[in-house]
Amino acid sequence: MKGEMGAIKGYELVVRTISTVGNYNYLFDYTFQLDGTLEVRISASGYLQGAWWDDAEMAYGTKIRDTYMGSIHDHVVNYKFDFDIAGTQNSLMAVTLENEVVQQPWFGDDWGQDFQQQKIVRTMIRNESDALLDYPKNSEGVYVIVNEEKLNRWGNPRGYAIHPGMSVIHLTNLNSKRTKNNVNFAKHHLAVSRRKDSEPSSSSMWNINLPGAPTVDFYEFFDGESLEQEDLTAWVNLGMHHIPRAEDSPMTLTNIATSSVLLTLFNFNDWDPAMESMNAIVIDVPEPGEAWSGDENGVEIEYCLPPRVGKFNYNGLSTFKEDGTPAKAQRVSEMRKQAESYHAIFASTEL
Ligand SMILES: [Cu+2]
Repeated sequence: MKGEMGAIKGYELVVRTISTVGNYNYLFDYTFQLDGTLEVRISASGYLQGAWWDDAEMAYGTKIRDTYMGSIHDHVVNYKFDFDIAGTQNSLMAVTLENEVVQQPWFGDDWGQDFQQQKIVRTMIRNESDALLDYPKNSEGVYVIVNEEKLNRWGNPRGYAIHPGMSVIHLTNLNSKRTKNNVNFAKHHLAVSRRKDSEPSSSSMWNINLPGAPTVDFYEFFDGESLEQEDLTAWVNLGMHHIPRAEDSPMTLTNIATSSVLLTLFNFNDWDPAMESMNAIVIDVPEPGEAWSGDENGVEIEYCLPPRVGKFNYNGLSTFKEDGTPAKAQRVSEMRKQAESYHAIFASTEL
């Protein structure tokens, strides 16, 4: 109405877990937004992958301390998304922007009648063998998992798009002997295959030792099967090309050591479902100089702030047995020996 403005207060639910892997700490975030968008993000912190500095190593890293080099490396983390869009029967659509030349006769001879304009091209990718994919250059397009038999009110197949967020990458080096077949999952931005119980993961813990004939060869998943109205799995890479800098010392910073993808509605609904939110507020525009007033529709905004954290205190390490019950406290050196015992046994077996 005249003199009114409206807004909907946005909320995000972030579920975070952190894993310590060797020298790194990885932060895994899953963010749920009001409009149905899911953001999946991974960030890296912890001690930078490093080595002894030598001037001859200039091309392979950056000197970040008197004797220390941050070594160049790639992080590529593969996520498996088991999409079920309005049912388990789904297809893969590539939406791209292209240019076409049309005739516009009202242009004079000095300009000519050819006129270039953009258009949307929607292509169904019907075969697994065509579904090892990279994101379009200049973001001129998007990949969408759709259900061709379930349409929204406007006749579009209901779908969810896989939108690149920050730092969506694949491996830099595609021809190394160390990465021959064992990290094929890391050689494209994303891939879509039929969902199978016999293909639970894109790699295995043994792959690193078997570059030529790995336990799991990701490319074997892509063997010409149909992607037309089938149960689909999308394999999506997050990560970063870690070009070390002095500011990665002492700790890698998560402001740029972060990577994300958004799974966002693409004609899944008939309009933005956030409009159904109860958080709407209508604001009356006052006469100049008068107070603003607003109607929150009787919905009090609730805040779920955690209680204030008390003063810092530290009671030492807590340790637990395998069944989760508290165990006798150990020194850090003992815990480390225990954690690494697996590797020690493995090494002695190889000998
Ligand atoms: Cu790194």
